[in-house]
Amino acid sequence: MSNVIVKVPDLGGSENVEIIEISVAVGDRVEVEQDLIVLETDKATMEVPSSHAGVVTELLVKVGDTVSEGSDILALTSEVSDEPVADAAVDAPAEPAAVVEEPEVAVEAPEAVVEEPAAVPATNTATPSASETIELTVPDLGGATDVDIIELSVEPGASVEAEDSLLVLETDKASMDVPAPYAGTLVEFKVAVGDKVNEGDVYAVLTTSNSATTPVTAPVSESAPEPVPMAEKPASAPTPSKAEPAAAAQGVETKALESKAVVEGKDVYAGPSSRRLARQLGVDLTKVKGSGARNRITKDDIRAYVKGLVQQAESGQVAVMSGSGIPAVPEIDFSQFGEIDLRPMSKIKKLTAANMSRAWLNVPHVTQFDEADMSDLDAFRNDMKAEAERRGMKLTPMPFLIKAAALALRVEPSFNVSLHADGEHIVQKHYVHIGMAVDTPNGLMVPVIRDADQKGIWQLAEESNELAAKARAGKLKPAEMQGGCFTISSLGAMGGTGFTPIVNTPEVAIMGVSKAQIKPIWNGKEFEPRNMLPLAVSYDHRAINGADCGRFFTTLVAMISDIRRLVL
Ligand code: CAO
Repeated sequence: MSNVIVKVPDLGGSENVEIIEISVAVGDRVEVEQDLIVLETDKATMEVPSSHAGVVTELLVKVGDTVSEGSDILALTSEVSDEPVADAAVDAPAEPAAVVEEPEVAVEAPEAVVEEPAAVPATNTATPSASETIELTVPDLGGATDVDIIELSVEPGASVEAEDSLLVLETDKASMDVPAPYAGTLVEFKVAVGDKVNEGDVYAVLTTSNSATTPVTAPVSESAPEPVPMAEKPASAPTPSKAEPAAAAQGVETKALESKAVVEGKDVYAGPSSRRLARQLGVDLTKVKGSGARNRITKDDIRAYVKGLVQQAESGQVAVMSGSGIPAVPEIDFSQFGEIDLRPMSKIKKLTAANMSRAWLNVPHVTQFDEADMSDLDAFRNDMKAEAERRGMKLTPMPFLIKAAALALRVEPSFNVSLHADGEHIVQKHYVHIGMAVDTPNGLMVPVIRDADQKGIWQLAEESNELAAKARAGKLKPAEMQGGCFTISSLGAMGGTGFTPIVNTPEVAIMGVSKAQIKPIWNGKEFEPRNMLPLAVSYDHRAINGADCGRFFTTLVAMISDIRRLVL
């Protein structure tokens, strides 16, 4: 074991380069070649890998610091047996346990991204004076071989300007674009995405335009053009002159992970390793929100994105499961607006959320509204209150509504159905079980009163009281929440003039009850104060037609308005 200070390697001449990301923390165990920090110049981002395996004991830099070759990055306790990064051996001391290491940036930087005309020297080394059709060959890739093509940047037939990117290549460590050496028309590609290429491979055919004059990079000599590093050459960069050819090319040998210009052109900003991870996981980077500097997408962002998708899928969110293409709600960092804290959702709330999303997305909802005159019901209920107390129960409108709904389902059986999963059948039920939504500290629960059509008001009052109490105490058994045919959701005690409840699938209809109010109702001779109960029935329009609902609702309202009908 020895202590090692990992230092910034040769940055190809760049100095005071900003650290935009620190990929490890104190206590982390890092492997050889594992990324430690990400640097960014105004043209390129670079990931600096570790020269040793070991445990990080101290970070000597922070995000926003600027560093140059030789700056300390971090201290780690290294295992002697670890070798420094193979690629970096050039500048590394012979003894890997040395306190100071200077690995090269583990970047397989292309020496060139500009067409290097090995295959067609006559056309590529000389400036075309008139329109010519030339084969474009893969330039010097800095020693990298079998490099993946990850993108063809233009369509055959497209006009391109000199320096327009034609291809994007990617090695383990670097992505690089290959720009057109001349303006012209791209006749065809000789390669496809996924192909592997090497220096000198023909990848496209280009017909140069008459106006094509100077190739993207000025040649070092007449016969050997010197390419320019992609990462150091934004589209607007001046073309190096003959007198200064090496200046633009020098940095290539030691750096250039990724051109910001390339990434921005794809509307994402991510390093090669992030892009590689995204490809491995099949993640569309345009959908990932970057948390790094200037919204750079980190590997953690990709992992968080995938984790989010998996969690949504596991919680049954249909949008993800069915690939319905519903755009995700963008994630927002609410702490930017003020103080927040994160509280875990209860299991019931998560389940309700999944059930509601499923119902909302699957069921074509229609909601109809009506009012029932519950003046007589209320008068009767008040008359019975004393007896209810003697029976040890509370008599609210709820048991009357349950009874009325159960009988209306009997009268209008088109409401007492479910859609069969095969999409070919309707399941007609010959029993009537009514669900009752109960607001509990843990979330919404729906206990079910069985055979409600066959029970009297006292029994329904007793059962609804008991089930509501059990729900609030978290003591409902699964069987007590199953088998419902129709649900009643009452917000009557709380207020509101109406709401549109969501069908509690696999049921096909639900009734929302709002707060009764005394209203002036015309009785044919005069306005009379009546206690009017606002009701809403939402139904699944796949199973129920508006006319069915009209009949069902009229029956239901008639039963609530004249409770004598409940005993018929
Ligand atoms: N209009 C006016 N008053 C009403 C009313 C209405 N529609 N419904 C109930 N009330 C009155 C009751 O009569 C009672 O008053 P009294 O004691 O003076 O008689 C008072 O409001 C409280 O009733 P309650 O809420 O205790 O009892 P309930 O039987 O009406 O309701 C239950 C029981 C379990 C349905 C209810 O407590 C509940 O949890 N509701 C929430 C349902 C819910 O959250 N739905 C989800 C909506 S959308 O997701």
